[in-house]
Amino acid sequence: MCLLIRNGEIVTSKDRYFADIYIEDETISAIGKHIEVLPGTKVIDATGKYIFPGFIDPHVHIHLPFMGTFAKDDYKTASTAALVGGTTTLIEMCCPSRGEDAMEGYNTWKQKAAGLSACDYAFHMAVTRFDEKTEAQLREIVADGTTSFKIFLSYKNFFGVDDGEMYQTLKLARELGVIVTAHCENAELVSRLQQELIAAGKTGPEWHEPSRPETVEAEGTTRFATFLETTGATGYVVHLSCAPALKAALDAKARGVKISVESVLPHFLLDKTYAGREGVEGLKYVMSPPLRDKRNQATLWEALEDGGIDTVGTDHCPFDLEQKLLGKDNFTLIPNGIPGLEDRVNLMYTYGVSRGSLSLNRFVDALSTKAAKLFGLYPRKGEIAVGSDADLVIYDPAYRGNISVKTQHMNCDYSGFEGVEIDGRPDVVTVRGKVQVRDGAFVGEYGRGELLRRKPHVESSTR
Ligand code: DUC
Ligand code: ZN
Ligand code: ZN
Ligand code: ZN
Repeated sequence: MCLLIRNGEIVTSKDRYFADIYIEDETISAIGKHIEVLPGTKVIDATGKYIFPGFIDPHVHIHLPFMGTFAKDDYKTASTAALVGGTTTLIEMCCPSRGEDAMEGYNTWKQKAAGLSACDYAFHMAVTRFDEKTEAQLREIVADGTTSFKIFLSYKNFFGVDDGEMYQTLKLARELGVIVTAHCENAELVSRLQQELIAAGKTGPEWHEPSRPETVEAEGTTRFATFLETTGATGYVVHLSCAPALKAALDAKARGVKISVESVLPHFLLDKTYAGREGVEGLKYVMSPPLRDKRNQATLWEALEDGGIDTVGTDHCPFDLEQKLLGKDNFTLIPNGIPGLEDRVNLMYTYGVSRGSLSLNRFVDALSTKAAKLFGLYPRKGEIAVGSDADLVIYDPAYRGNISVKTQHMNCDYSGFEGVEIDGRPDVVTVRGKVQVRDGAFVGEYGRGELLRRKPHVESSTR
């Protein structure tokens, strides 16, 4: 099958130009002006549209047993949402709990995706315990092509590792050339502050943020950086939410620590006042690290443009209102998470590129290319070049619409962005040369998505 995309404006992390793209089977085979149409070639006219490399969401939860319940998506709903929203590759956190066998967990997560995903996917393997058996299993998992780890400094007794285990994980990662992603919050401080607030009768969702203040995240980030510095391992801070944590990461980077920074969609657009809304409204906005004081948003946007923040993910984690209500009388029992997989590209485009000051190239870099480079997918993914996978987003910047639970594909009965305007959307999305979205609607095939096996590959941030 051959496909020709004509008359679009190609935008990559570095360039911007008009050219046609010729696709043979799964990859891009030519880029140029006025490519000849051979018989049997399907033609897509992209006049007035941007052509972006398929977007990559480096931080997604799909199968997630957490806080006594399960996140709501499966690979069918999640990959549909991803593609309609322009994301052609997602990296899911494979998160067996501390009590679970790592290899059994890894196989469970793989089975949930196999034969069902409409987009390509990979895993970050959570290390939630470190012992001899786990270490041997981690070596096998890396050999299987899952070449990034995840650690939690919070969620003590469930996902969390202690400092000794963090040290051992980083040493192994260094040896294997694996990048370690980390949720950076001080577990002990969170637990003490939660207990004190609840004992004082401060039980509503507006107390979630004060139970995990900015200092707690800054401490976690500083400690992670210190351990990276000591071991020489390469790290990636996930879902960074506030200025003090950013400073901790950038100070470390400035002294040569191999550390990169991700922030996630909710932190750019929402703030802690949302969790203070009445009734169930407030519960929707509980995630960790929590939504912050609004003053942090300017810092995040500025760091995104200048590269201090490397990537934008979502921490997509859908819980229905019924599940959120489990914590209506005690904020520590509210399942943490906000859905966003479908909305990341459109919202970052709208409030970054269209109405803000995010350059188009940095937008592509932060939402696609940089993640491909950090996680061993480049130049197969994250690039528009001859030989790269034909994962393309033909984006219509003239589209106008609003986000709503009524039209979303994510399996969640609310949207944290209900009613919010968007200035553009993907018109056509291809996954390895196959059209999976047309006219903004999913027309794809489930099972088309592949587990991406990655080489050990570590690239430190370029800042
Ligand atoms: N934070 C969330 O909000 N949800 C999932 C896990 C996490 O760290
Ligand atoms: Zn996390
Ligand atoms: Zn997460
Ligand atoms: Zn169309």
